[in-house]
Amino acid sequence: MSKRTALITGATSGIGLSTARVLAQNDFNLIICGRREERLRKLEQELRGYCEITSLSFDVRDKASVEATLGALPISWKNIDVLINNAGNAHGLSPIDQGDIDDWDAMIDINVKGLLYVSKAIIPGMVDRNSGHIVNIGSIAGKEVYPNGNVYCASKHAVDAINNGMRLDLNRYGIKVTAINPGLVETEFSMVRFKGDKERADNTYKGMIPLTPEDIAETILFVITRPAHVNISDLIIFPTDQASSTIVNRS
Ligand code: NDP
Ligand code: 8X3
Repeated sequence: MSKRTALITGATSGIGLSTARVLAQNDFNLIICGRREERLRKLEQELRGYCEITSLSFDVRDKASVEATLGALPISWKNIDVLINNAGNAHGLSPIDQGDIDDWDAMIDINVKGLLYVSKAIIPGMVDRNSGHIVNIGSIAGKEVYPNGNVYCASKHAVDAINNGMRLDLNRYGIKVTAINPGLVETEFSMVRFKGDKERADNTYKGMIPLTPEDIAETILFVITRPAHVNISDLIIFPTDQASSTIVNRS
């Protein structure tokens, strides 16, 4: 059987980067995306021995750029079997009365609107072919709201709703839709959230064992390699040390 093609947003770091590595070694060709071109080029070189790979650099917030870049994919890359909507981050962790409006814009624009722009560009091909799989990376923050998480939680609740809406609307085309909702995963996520404050970022995982990005990548591989009649629709994955957004067993 020929290899399937997966497009991964946010492949320059964390969960997306690990997913690219795992899929490359498990019979997928890859379109890797992100803003940091140098990292994309390096990853392309690293994985070229395992699969066909190409990279696209764009900001998911930029609607025109998303449309132009994905619209210009050569015919050989047009058939995207698996879309992994992973690009996203938290920006800030503040009570709602002290939140920064630019942080709110970033989270809504990237986590929600960016996911929609990319999906809008890819879904028509899946509909035409009556097949495909969309994996949306949500979060436990899309299932619960925690103190100071306000707008990030809102953005991930939106991803949860969009995931469910996609599954309903694309059902008639045989397109699978899955949400993967992790708890604490150690990536660049907390460095971004705390704007480079390493101490605050490190404290997020202090005294507990977080998930690794590989844990999520392996889960994504499992989900997208089930038989054609099986769709895993919605998963929450916690580290063993975590029971909810606010209950974490720290030594
Ligand atoms: P990282 O910060 O390590 O990776 C984020 C990725 O998103 C990077 O590759 C980054 O690429 C990309 N990205 C961010 N903003 C944009 C943008 N405007 N345009 C294009 N790409 C962008 O974090 P994670 O790997 O942890 O996060 C991946 C996903 O997992 C996110 O959706 C996050 O919300 C979710 N998640 C993370 C958890 C965690 O604890 N880490 C838990 C639950 C969910 P670049 O900067 O090169 O553009
Ligand atoms: C990332 C996990 O708990 O920081 O989505 O929101 S959390």
